[in-house]
Amino acid sequence: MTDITQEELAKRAEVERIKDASNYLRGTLVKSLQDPLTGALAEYDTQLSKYHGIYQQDDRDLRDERRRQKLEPRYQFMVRIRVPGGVCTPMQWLEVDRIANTWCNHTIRLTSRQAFQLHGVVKRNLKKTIAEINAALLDTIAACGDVNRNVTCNPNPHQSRLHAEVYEYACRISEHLTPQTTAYHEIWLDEELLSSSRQDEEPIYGKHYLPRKFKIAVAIPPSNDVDIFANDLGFIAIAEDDHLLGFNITVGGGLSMAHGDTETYPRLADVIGYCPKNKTLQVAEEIVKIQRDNGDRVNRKHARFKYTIEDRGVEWFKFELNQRLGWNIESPRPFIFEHSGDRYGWIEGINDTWHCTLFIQNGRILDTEDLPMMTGLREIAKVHDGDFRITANQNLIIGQVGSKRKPIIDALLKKYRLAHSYPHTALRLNSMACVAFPTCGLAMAESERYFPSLIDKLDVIIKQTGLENDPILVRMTGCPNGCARSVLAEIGFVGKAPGKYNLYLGAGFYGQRLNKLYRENIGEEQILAELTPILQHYAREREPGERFGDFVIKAGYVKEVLTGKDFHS
Ligand code: SRM
Ligand code: SF4
Repeated sequence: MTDITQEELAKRAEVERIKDASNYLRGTLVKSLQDPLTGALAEYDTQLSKYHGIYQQDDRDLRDERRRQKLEPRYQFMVRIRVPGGVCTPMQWLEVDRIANTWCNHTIRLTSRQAFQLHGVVKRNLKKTIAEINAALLDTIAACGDVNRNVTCNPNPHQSRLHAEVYEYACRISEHLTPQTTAYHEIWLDEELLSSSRQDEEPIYGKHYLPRKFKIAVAIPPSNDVDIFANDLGFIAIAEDDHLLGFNITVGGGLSMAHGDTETYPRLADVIGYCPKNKTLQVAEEIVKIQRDNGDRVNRKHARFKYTIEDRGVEWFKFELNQRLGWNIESPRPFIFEHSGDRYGWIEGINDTWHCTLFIQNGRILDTEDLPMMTGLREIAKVHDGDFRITANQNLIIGQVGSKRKPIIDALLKKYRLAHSYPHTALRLNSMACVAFPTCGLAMAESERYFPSLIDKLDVIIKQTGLENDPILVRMTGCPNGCARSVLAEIGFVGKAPGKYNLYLGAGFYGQRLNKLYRENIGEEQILAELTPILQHYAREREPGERFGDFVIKAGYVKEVLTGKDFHS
């Protein structure tokens, strides 16, 4: 890590200069929060608030009307709560629920990276919200920004012993890479941590943090529900007799692209080697530092680690890593992934415990007349003494339920109709949509609010063709940033404009292959017209066990995507 000159800094992206001048992520956030004349933060601070887990948004449903009325946009904030590995206690659940119903829009959003998101916080309530989250022993630091984000880890309740050991590593990686600045505690928790004689230090990141966001996942084969190959850095658990030995290391995954811009593309991570478990933190730290020192800080569209790897090559990277480690990573160990979805319903664990996975459509927890889900989960949290586990597919596991308490939880699941949430088609159970409108400032088309109704229509075809029990990964995002990992779906929809989507086909069922553009800029009618014959064809002619994504390639609907650079070709 070297200091740079003002001349060099001037050539870098604007966000780099903001970081440089921010005094370790403080900026003028305190002043911005106190300004009563606007519901917004100063523009400069909107970049810095992300590192504190806070995004400034405005209600896009109201944008035009407010503009007509010459009012400022309806500013509000999204708060992302970091939950390493997705595991939280019933007390924490109750607190998140209370905060959501006190300061936010009465919903909780489970994210595709096992975190909580709360929407609709107004500026004057932001500080209280963050303070209450911290009082519940949760935090929002580094949930966003150019740092390592929430570390994901598959919940695997049926592999409880191994999971406990692997989960511990996910938490340790997360802690090791958490920014050290005391700005978060000063700004949000009024803690005077830094004596005037001491300077903040970021031993891993330095004052410019990383060139771009950085994501880490930990997977336990045979489940790839964290979609490990979509991550900048991944650790695949290698175990013997249910005990962890170490991890295969994956580098250079990332899914975002811009429509029609072939310089940007999704890329799946490469498996580069193996490290014993006691070296995990050292490996994670050195890999982050390689990206810190080599990532593109001029062009943010080219700043993710995937481009560093793609441009310089995996061999360069391995050499650089071994040099920095002072020892050589080993060859990768054999592993097999079989699926990337969740398994619903009750599963027996070890030590007389049970775990129940609930399908939460697109991760949105709220009460509706038909399904009082938020109330039901609150009532469960009041009597539950195990844990809650958010899955990377936006679903929820009620974990570690003792066999004596199982009938009580079961009765509550039935009372609040939560148990009814899993007799769906396998298509719906394997669906995922990003947030998009009305909160996401980058959305080009609806996603979460529209997708369930599209699935209703696809379900008709699925039932007609007898495919209701065949899992097919289907995902929608409102733009090509890919937050619900739509380019890893066997049927993927990526928003282009209101009501219009690009249709992608042919990703691998266990996250091992990207999909390919099949039709561009189509609306619902054409989506159904295009997919009906393909699903009929699949139902009629597939081989036993053949996955939809593999079939559409074999049948010639799309070409197989072998590398990220092939994605647009
Ligand atoms: Fe994401 C930005 C939501 C997972 C790639 N993502 C956003 C923002 C914050 C929009 C913004 O920058 O203003 C979205 C907030 C919407 C809202 O109103 O809540 C947003 N991303 C989400 C979540 C909530 C989607 C969901 O429906 O669950 C996920 C939160 C994860 C978490 O808890 O940390 C989420 N985002 C992802 C994933 C999937 C993953 O990581 O497994 C991806 C693709 C993988 C990747 O990173 O390559 C993803 N989000 C992006 C990008 C593109 C990054 C890039 O490389 O260019 C952006 C835009 C950006 O960073 O400039 C983005
Ligand atoms: Fe927003 Fe696009 Fe991410 Fe969807 S994919 S949440 S529209 S940034």
